[in-house]
Amino acid sequence: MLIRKSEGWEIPEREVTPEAVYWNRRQILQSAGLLAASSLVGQPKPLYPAVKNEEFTVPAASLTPDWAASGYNNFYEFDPNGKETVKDLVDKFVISPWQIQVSGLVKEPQMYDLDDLLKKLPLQERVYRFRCVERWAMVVPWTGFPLASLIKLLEPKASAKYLRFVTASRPSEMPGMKKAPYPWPYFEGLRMDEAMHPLTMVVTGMYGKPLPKQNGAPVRIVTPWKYGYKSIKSIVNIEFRTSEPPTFWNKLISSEYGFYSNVEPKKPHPRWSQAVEQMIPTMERRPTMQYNGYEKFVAGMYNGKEF
Ligand SMILES: Nc1nc2c(c(=O)[nH]1)N[C@H]1C(S)=C(S)[C@@H](COP(=O)(O)O)O[C@H]1N2
Ligand SMILES: [Mo]
Repeated sequence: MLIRKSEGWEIPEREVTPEAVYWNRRQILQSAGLLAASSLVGQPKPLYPAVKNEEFTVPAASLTPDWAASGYNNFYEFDPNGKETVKDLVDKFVISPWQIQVSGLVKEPQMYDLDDLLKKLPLQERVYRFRCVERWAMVVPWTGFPLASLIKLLEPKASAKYLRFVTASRPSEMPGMKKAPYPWPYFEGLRMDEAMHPLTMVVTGMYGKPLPKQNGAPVRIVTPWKYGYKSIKSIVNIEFRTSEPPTFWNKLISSEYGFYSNVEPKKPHPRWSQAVEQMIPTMERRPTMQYNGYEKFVAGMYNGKEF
């Protein structure tokens, strides 16, 4: 079996668990991987749980519990005023079938069925840290694939320099949309090199299961070195374009939420410090990490001013 050398993507949280526990778990996972490969030949492969990417794992004890990550959410389309309430407001939201409009500067702009795309893009599981601009943070095993794989499949034109993403807009299914006069639908964007960065994931699941609706089912983005609001949920449109796209939070309060929104402990939010984060559900305080711990991998994309 090929044992991949760690590239350093792993969250250095082996410190919080005794080394022996950590290495035992790795051995168990590796032998489980061997079993999975040798059996089930010729069976249709279920999507979940997906293969664990060994470059992005942590000891189970340092993961945020599933109930906390799926019970404490920011999803303003359902509730602009609450986090624990979101999960109870998603029942009416229809997530299957799901189509994504690909538009702008690509070989063939067209509507794609998510299920068809998933047949071409194998899923994997990766554990990432996640940091909301409001300071709460978590460690989550996401299932999905690199956005770069989708971008390559779509064949953007050389003139495409940015991507714009748009969330579904269905006020009859999303009760929060009527509660606040926000510039719906939610929209976000990435520069092409950020979108192509191997850390940027298209996510369809977490904790080895399909994504709960409150976490952005059936498909969202996760950019772990940026504040959480860049990780747009329930995407229905991806546009390839030449100019920097406007973003929802920047449009609402441009002095507080820039386009890049990279995690930077030394740059306070105008209304609070960003030096410390609090892990849900315990609210244990930890120092915020530069680029949320992904500095080594992403700092080279920036000149130090993009925050
Ligand atoms: N469409 C949409 N996407 C969104 C949001 C939102 O309100 N609407 N909230 C963002 C914010 S502020 C955060 S912190 C994360 C929260 O993701 P989670 O609920 O899965 O933890 O989703 C982001 N994506
Ligand atoms: Mo957030």
